[in-house]
Amino acid sequence: MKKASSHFPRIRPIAYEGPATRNALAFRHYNPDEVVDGRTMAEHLRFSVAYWHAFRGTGADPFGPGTILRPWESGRSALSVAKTRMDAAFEFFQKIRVPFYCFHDRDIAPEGKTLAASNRNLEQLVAHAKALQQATGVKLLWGTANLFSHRRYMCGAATNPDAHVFAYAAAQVKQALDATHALGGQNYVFWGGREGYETLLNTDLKREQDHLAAFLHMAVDYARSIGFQGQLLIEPKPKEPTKHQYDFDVASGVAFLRTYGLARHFKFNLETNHATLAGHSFQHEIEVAAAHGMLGSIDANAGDELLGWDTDQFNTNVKELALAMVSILRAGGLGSGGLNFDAKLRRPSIDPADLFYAHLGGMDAYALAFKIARQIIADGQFAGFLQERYASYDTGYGRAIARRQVGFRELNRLVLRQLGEPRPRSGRQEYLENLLNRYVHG
Ligand code: XLS
Ligand code: NI
Ligand code: NI
Repeated sequence: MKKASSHFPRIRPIAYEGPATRNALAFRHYNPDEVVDGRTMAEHLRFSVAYWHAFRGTGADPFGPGTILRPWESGRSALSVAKTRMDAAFEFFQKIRVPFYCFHDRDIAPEGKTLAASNRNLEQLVAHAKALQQATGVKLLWGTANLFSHRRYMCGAATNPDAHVFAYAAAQVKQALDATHALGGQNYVFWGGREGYETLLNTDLKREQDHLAAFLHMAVDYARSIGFQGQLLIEPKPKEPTKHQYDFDVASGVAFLRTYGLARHFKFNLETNHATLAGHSFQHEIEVAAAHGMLGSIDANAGDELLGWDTDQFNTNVKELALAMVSILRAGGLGSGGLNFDAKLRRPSIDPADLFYAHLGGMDAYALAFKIARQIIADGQFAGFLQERYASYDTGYGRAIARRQVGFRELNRLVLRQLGEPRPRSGRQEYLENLLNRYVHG
């Protein structure tokens, strides 16, 4: 490989300088090498860059084309541009100090005229990525297939009314699984952006869900057949681009996976902005996934409270992230998952430096949230409050209820003869909110 000159010549690798620094291109909280509980911060947080936003995002919106112009986006052929772009990407991964990245097949390699041509392009870029991974030590957190941009997928991929499209999507995912496997990907993600409907007038909902389940079973079988050990992940989202997406949120995803015998093969990749689009908090979705032992990975971003779509912003809301980190740490962490910045620059943020400010801000916010969450857990005040709040289920008839050892007849007798009227206790919400602020703001 010829050594390319720098694509970010003015930016040095981002260093940790501590909370007091005035340098806007330094970490204030994220110290990748700091050891916490026997593991480095880098190992705890497992940050990842999303190739599609960082290196394919142009700032285009429905009202105008891209504003973000990168010097490496021109060249002899789509393939040579794809390779130079990937060189730039890996230079960025190194300078921003992320250990991981994620991609869709079509992010890294151009679509060809036929599936065979697309596959050949992908193979070339996978070889290029392999060399860059080896040279830099950056790893693949997950791969996925883009089954939503091309017009063939306008009515869905696995839920398309035409079996021909289903077959094409299967062939594409086969190749994307091969690519992810070849690059040592630690997970593989399914986000069904077009797996849903615009109107029930033209949709057989039950049949489409059956087909989606068939598709995922085929994916499980194929992944196993090639020896792929990574975790398979479903990424729920309620809507956008489709009016109604079948894996609306974690709860409906769990019901779907259980119904079709898929639950043991999948976990969830949770995205902050998808949670809020579904009318939930980020922490809610984490708690639901954790309750089912299915917390897999995080697409780290944020929505805008005033806008009703997936704005995919970098999250600097430390309070929201501290609550999320408490739930993640209590659940035992993310395992093979990580914190992937599925987040994009605003349309006017056109400088290469903005890519750095955005990511380092997100990393610092998560690092600070991680430290706050560890403090909250170590102090045990919230946990103590919860334990006390539910203590009546720890002994006596409460324990018998939890263990399902009593029924309505016994409880009826107990209340009439012995317990009488319950004495309500305060939920203490305001007290707890104040306590939380003490951790977040000191
Ligand atoms: C879109 C999704 C998408 C997935 C990967 O809203 O978040 O980016 O993460 O297909
Ligand atoms: Ni996502
Ligand atoms: Ni999203």
